[in-house]
Amino acid sequence: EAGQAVPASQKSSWAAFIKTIASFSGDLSSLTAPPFILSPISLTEFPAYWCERPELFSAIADAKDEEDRSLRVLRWFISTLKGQYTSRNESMGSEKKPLNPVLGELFFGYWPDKNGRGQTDLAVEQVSHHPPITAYYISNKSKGLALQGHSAQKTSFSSGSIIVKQIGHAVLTVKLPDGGEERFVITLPKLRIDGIWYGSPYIELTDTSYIQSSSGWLSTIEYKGRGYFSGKSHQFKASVSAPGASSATHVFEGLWHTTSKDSKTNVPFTDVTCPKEEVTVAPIDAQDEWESRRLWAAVARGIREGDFETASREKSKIENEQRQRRRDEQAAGTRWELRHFRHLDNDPVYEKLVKICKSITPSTEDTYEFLCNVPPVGNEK
Ligand code: CLR
Repeated sequence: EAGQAVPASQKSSWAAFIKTIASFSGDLSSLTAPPFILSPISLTEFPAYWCERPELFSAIADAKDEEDRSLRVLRWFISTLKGQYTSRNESMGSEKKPLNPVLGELFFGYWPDKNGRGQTDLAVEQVSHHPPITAYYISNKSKGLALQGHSAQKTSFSSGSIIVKQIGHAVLTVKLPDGGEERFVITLPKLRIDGIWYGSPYIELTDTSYIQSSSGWLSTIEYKGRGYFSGKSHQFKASVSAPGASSATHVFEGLWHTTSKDSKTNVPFTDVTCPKEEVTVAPIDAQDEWESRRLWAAVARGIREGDFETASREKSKIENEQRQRRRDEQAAGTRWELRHFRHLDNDPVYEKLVKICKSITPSTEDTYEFLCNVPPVGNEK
């Protein structure tokens, strides 16, 4: 039945929302949606999903050679997908509409050192509001690992589903014992948001994404939903091939939200059935004014407590303040300055590595370079 998960009082507003998205393509984040579908969490928090299994990230540093490093990068990458794409369903019952970050919004956090894995730090900045673009930097200094990326989305509507093309990419840099560096360009899968009609949206991944290493090793990851390779949701098949080779050295298959294994040997590859580790952030009153949880505190409280009047009043306050800022900047002939990232029109690492893998498009992309100027979070350092 249509709208079966929608509270009775919000059915007509959900129907209106669906109508708007059906005739619309571009920036979904700015559309007004009924209260039941609102999440109290801003998109600037999402880059934390990259590191909720910090020991898999740090294990990349222990690889014995290039082949092993590509396998470890792939294992870490696949193991992030459950958090990235199913965690709102687990914590809130369905996919929800995140808070739309303001320009300059920040999110800082870390995962503490444990069992010699080293501390992992996260820095996020909303580097554009229209269209929304989020830049992030995740590093484990003691292991010589750094992930720099940015994320934007292009949405469209097709036979009842929202199709989300992810724009942007990430580059993982691994310092090698001999003083050199290996780099990995990571592209992002396409999303289909199903269940809209019923008011209980969830994500399925589709198409293909790639991890191209500067060593030449390439991982090609294909995503399928129910009714393709098997009757199950969230299926993937990853092929890992040696430099220049056209056939795969390793093939892994399984479900990205539970387990997978080596297709030839049946040796387990990924297992994300055990709990993940959430990022540690400073207490709200110790945070910078621009840090996400502090900035959105009143709105988030309203959403959590079902007080949507307060939530929407507080949200308007933030939005009006933003509009005024933009007007003031225009009048003064100044521009908003990013604090922790610098925009570059070209990403030379991306451009070099996508020449090795012709399937990766586009052939050129911009990037946001981290300025390494974030103060330590909390007092555990
Ligand atoms: C952001 C980057 C993360 C992975 C990720 C997961 C969920 C995506 C999100 C990204 C972008 C915004 C998104 C969200 C799911 C729903 C939401 C597409 C890609 C849209 C804006 C909200 C749609 C509203 C419906 C739920 C009704 O690494």
